[in-house]
Formats: sequence, C-alpha cells, structure tokens
Amino acid sequence: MAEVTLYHYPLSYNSQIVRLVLSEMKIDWEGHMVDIGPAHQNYAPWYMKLNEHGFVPILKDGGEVVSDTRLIVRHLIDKYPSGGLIPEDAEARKYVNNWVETLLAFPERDLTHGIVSGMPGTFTRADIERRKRILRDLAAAHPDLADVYEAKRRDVLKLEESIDDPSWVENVSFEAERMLDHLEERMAGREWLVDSGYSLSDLAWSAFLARLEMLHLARMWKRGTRPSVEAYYERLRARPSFRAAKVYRHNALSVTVPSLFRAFGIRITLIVILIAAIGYGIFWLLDRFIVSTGVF
Ligand SMILES: N[C@@H](CCC(=O)N[C@@H](CS)C(=O)NCC(=O)O)C(=O)O
Repeated sequence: MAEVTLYHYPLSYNSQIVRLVLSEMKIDWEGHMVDIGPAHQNYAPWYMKLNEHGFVPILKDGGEVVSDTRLIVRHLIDKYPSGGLIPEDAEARKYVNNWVETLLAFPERDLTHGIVSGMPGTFTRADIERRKRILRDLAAAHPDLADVYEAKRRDVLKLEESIDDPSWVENVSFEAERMLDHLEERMAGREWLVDSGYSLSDLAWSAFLARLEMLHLARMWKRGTRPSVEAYYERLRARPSFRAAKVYRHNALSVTVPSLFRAFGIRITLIVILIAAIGYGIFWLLDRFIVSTGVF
C-alpha cells in the first residue's frame, strides 16, 4: 500500500497540479476520488473534518494530512527528491516560484463556472442553488460543524456573485490573455521557462493551458495568435506526466455523468439526459434545415 493518498477529483485544476507533481516526481500514490460535482461528496462531515474549507485536493502522507495545493506541493518537494522541478540557481528559482504563485492564485474556479453559457450554464446555476440548500441542511443536521458549513455557504455565495458579474468574468479572461502575452514573449526560442530544464512552473502552465483548452479557449494561442505558446503547449502535452495525471479530457462526460448518477440516481439522470438530448436535437435540426436554408 502506498504511503501517499490523494483525495482529489479528476476535473479539478488543483488536483491536476498535484497529480502532475506526483507523476513527475515518480511518487507512488493511491487515489481517493472525492466527487465535487453534483454529488458534492466534499461536503460530507468526514471530509469537512479533514479540510474545513471542503476543497480538493488533500494529501495524506503517513500520519500527516496536508491541505491546500501550495502546501501540498511544498510538502512533496521538501520530503522527496524533486527530480529537478526546482532549479538550483536562485534567480531561476525565484522566477519559477513567481509563476507558480501566479498560476495558483488565478481565479480559475470563477472562469470555469462563469464562462459556461446555454444549457451547461443553466445547470451550473441550478447546482449553485442546490449547493446552498445542501449546506443549509447539513449545518442543521450537524450542529458541531455548523460554523464550517456556514463558511462554506458564504464561499458558494461569493462564487455566485463573481460569476453573475459579467465584467468580473471578462476581467478574469483578460488577465489570462495578459499572462499568455508574457508567456509568448518568454517562450520565443526557448524549450522551457528556465534554462535548467522542465520545472515546476512549466508543470503549472501545463495544467493552466489544459484548463483553457477544456474551456474551449485554445483560440487564445492557436492559428498563429501566439505561436510560441502553441509550440510550448505541444511539448508539455508530449510529456508522459501529462497523460498519466489525466490533465486534459476532450470530453468531461465520463466524469460528470457518473456524478449525476451519484447525486440524483439513475432514473432521474437518464430522464434529464434524454430531455437535454431532445433539446439539442431540435436545436440542431432547426439550425441545419430551417435557418441555413433561409426559411427564417
Ligand atoms: N486553496 C485551495 C483551493 C482548492 C480549490 O479551489 N479546489 C476546488 C477544485 S479545483 C474545489 O475543491 N472546489 C469545490 C468547491 O468549491 O466546493 C487549494 O489551493 O488547494
């Protein structure tokens, strides 16, 4: 049995960063999936007792429990051979740490939830209402954890406020563009961000770029927009850790559908999927045969 257990979720940006670190550092680990999708297993009392913020990832290493991605990465690098992820040179180390801090501080959650529109956007908003209800019920059912659940409910309200503010979501996308401009400039004629080779900052960028691609924002660097970033991302994608850590998924359904089953049961999930498929089908037919033939 591995010493290290990671409580994580396949689609979580922070979990992906830690999985990349574990893979690059060749650390043997065991995964415990905590469904932060509609099943909200991260709100379970046992989990909130491990991490009162109800976030993934959490790392258990022997008897030690470490929460927060920054601290988890630090813990792993301090305890195990880093495999060159941290450069020896002080100047390069500072540069690497700055990017890692920036990429970890980026409000990825606001972008991921705020950018979706149409039917997925409607589901996202409905799920936020459901989260508030679940947290209120859990606070009533577990008085010993009432404060923790109330704090988590405030966190959900903050997320709701952010994604309901189009100018905030626009600012966050703009910030991503600005960071990509820096990256484009830096990567011109370089293989990795620092001369000593692939580092923790490249690792963090690979999770960030994969997230943008999953949000259908790869146009930010494709088709000649930022050619150095495009070539750099290809190199990042080619690393064995990128595949091993399952950083990019072309389709999130393999994760979200089981989560829907867990949350609502098979029958209701199948009915919802059927209604959504019919809705999309009608839209597709209208678009293809009526709008494009000029009837409207
Ligand atoms: N400060 C935390 C943030 C982690 C975080 O935002 N995790 C997200 C997934 S990437 C999460 O658990 N979301 C569930 C929720 O908001 O309820 C860290 O660095 O680990």
